[in-house]
Amino acid sequence: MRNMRMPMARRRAMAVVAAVLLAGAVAACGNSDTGSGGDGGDDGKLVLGFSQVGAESGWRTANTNSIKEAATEAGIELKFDDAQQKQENQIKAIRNYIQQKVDVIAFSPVVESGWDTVLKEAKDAGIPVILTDRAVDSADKSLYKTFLGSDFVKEGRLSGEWLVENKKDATGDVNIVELQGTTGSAPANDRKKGFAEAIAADPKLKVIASQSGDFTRAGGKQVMEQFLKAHPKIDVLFAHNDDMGLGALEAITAAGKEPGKDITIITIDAVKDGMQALADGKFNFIAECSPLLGPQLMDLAKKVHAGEEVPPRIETEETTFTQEQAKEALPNRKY
Ligand code: GZL
Repeated sequence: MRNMRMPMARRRAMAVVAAVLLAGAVAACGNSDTGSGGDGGDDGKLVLGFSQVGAESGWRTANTNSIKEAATEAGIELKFDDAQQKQENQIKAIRNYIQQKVDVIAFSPVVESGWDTVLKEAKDAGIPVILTDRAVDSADKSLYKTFLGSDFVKEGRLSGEWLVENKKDATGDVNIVELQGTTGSAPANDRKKGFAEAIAADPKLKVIASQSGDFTRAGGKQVMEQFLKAHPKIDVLFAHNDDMGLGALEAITAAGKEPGKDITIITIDAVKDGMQALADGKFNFIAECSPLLGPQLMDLAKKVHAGEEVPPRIETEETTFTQEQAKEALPNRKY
């Protein structure tokens, strides 16, 4: 029987071809073009892409600091973008993170609506998304892994409940003006809702004007000036954050009225400048909203990257402050 064995040289050539083909197949499986998300930074670090609302308030500054410090502490490579309060900038940043194949994307949505398309792009790219601080109104809850932040309705409700208790003996109507946060944002929508539900308990309490000051001091001052010109009798200001309340202080003083006495002032956040105004008697009540989300965010990023289950919603611990409580708490405030 003729020797049917293949010549040695030919066998070697076939082995080389097989090895090359096998190596190519292995390389293709590891290619993240298959939508398997990121594969970590060059040094193996988890890469987190974060889109921040902007730098509109003391709360936002404290929130940004918390996120940056926590990323360093956690050994996470943070890619950070400031959207200057524009949704289109946040969408652009999220698309950049998808292109860069980061491991996890997190963001604080400046407004509640308009996120489904870009969140679907992240999902199709296999990159998990974490919402921090503010929520989105997407019906499809699979578009993000979890929400980490506050219960804004509760913050508004606590503010209203304090006012009901403190104005229960008032005679005649109590005229309230409201400085809303950024139009369309979850904190503005929910704080307004919670406050309105609470003050419905007392028909004397009437919101006579309500307008957005966009969470900034300048916005608060400008809108409060308009309120003061349009309404001779204002008894209460409810501001959705300290910064708008602090801006309003300038307008109230310029109008010859005493903040904290002629006009009762309720705000939300409890950043240092707001707590100082409360301790000084210019504000009357603050509902806290904690910006210190950094450490929890980093822990969640590691968990979702590892494919671990996380709760769909994680709420931060918060409290409220009166003038006396602010005096006691100020020395130990972290932000
Ligand atoms: C609330 C946050 C709000 C703060 C404002 O979690 O989104 O945005 O209350 C900030 O101070 O601008």
